[in-house]
Amino acid sequence: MSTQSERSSVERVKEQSRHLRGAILEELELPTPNFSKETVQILKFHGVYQQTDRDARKAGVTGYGSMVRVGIPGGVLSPEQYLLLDRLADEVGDGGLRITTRQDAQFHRTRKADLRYLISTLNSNLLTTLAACGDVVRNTTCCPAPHSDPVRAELQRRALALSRRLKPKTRAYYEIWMDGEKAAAAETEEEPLYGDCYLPRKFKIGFAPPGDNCIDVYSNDVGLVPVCRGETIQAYTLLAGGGLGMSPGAKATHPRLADPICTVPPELLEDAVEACVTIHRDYGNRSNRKFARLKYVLEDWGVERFRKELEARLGTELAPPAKLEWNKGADHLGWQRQDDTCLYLGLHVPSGRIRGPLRDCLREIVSEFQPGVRFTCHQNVLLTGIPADRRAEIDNLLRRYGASMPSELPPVIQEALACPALPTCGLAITEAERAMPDILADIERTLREVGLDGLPVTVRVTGCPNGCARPYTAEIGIVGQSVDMYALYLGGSHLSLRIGALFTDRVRREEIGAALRSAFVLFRERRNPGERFGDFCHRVGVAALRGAAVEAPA
Ligand code: SRM
Ligand code: SF4
Repeated sequence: MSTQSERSSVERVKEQSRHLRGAILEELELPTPNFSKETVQILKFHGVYQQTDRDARKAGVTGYGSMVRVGIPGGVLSPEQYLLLDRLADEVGDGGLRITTRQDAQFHRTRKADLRYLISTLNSNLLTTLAACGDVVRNTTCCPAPHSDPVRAELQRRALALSRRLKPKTRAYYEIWMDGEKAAAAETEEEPLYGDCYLPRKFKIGFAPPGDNCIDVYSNDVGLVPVCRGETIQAYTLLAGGGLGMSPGAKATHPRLADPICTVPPELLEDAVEACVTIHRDYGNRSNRKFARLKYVLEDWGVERFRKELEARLGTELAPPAKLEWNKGADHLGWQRQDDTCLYLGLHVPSGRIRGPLRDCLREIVSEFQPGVRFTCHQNVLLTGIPADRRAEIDNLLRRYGASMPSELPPVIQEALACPALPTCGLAITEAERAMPDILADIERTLREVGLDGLPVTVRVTGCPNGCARPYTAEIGIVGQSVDMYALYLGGSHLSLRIGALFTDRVRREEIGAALRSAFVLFRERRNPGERFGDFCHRVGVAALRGAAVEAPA
């Protein structure tokens, strides 16, 4: 553990915040459009990120606004909650909602003066922004497919229960956003799990059903996969130490997949996950935030020592991890059977941005048919519990609004992800979401030109190396490196089981298709029957792919 004198400045801010109060309440009363530097740090724990519009800043205007993230365990919303988010997007957002890669919803460009109304309204409808950001356990993800099998239903239940158990216990959130008054007991309040300094960094947990890796389970600090006999969960395989962030300028930082650690009996699941959180709390690096994630503890210790520490904290021995097998990584799109009477519909939402005609269409469907709504880790939406005999009415509505059924989209678009990047993200180096239509059109064109039209391939784009759209596990990862320059990673898998290798680190946006052409041609010539592009790139290696680029076949 680092000593107090070595601690980073953020550690001091957290410690002095009196359990996440800081000066938020006082600064909310000031007429200024922005918060102070320290308050901005504490606001993150309340799900609020102060941002400036970087387009406006270029034009000389500092347009302050906040991104507000609503934590949605397993992505599950009632129709009423969805319609509330939709309404608030007009009232206090930028007229749109954004589904995140962890099943949350984001409002963008919310004014300081509107924060209290937004957060208190969400709370009155059983939605919270508490711990959606900050050095705490973030939103717990879970495969959202609503199939009637009891395993998936149990995973959803577990995700919700864990999420509740691991929330900070401070009353600060309610005082600030609901009461607007200081509680007298603030100084004596306990934060039993987190302590006064919370975690060294964010902590992410995800549940994946056997065989289905739609949530990218290996990219979490803790991943959980049930071991089943028939439809009964016998235990959980616990994975730990995943994380995809790389910090520009800190060479030793890198993406890492979680390691299988042990098998945990169902009755110990929540205690085991909480024990992993406390290991991070006690041993995570509190002096250098770039190395503060649990993945660096795992790397330092190795699996054996981590498992022993976990066993010591639980006071029991744990069995070795079960072997995991995966056969699906894609999202749950299109019409699917939910149970004997109902269907669900997975709709593609480009980069998770619900706006324009798609937003109007979703509002009408949700108002009229009252389906359950679930957000996915692929930034898409599932509408659940639709009586089979009403399918045609929904198809008609979709057609009326010009919304595409996923099967009408090229595979490269169906599975693509992009992070928000410019203009809202303060860390963005390049465009991502806004450039996505052009990047995908370029890749599609190149595929067509080399005779691979319609090839399923996962493409994920981010505006910096932090990896918010999980580019490193994709078959093609495109990562903003320097002004208008991208790095390309190849050889990740469509099941998100591998990290791709760096193919090149200096490609202009307009040249991405051209840079991939030789790898596509080599794939066309040398792939094994049924082999996916990512698996092929992994098998032949980047040296061969680069060699092919030098020979540059037409
Ligand atoms: Fe992220 C920081 C957006 C998922 C790794 N992420 C940010 C911030 C808050 C920028 C900032 O710190 O100023 C971005 C806000 C941009 C904006 O305008 O909205 C941001 N991250 C997102 C979202 C919205 C991207 C999206 O396309 O949906 C995702 C919100 C998820 C959620 O609901 O909680 C999002 N971020 C991820 C993921 C993917 C995942 O968790 O499955 C990762 C990689 C996995 C991981 O955590 O390692 C990720 N975000 C980061 C990092 C690098 C962390 C690290 O360990 O180095 C940062 C930078 C940081 O924390 O300092 C970051
Ligand atoms: Fe911002 Fe980088 Fe995350 Fe994209 S990957 S949202 S640019 S921090």
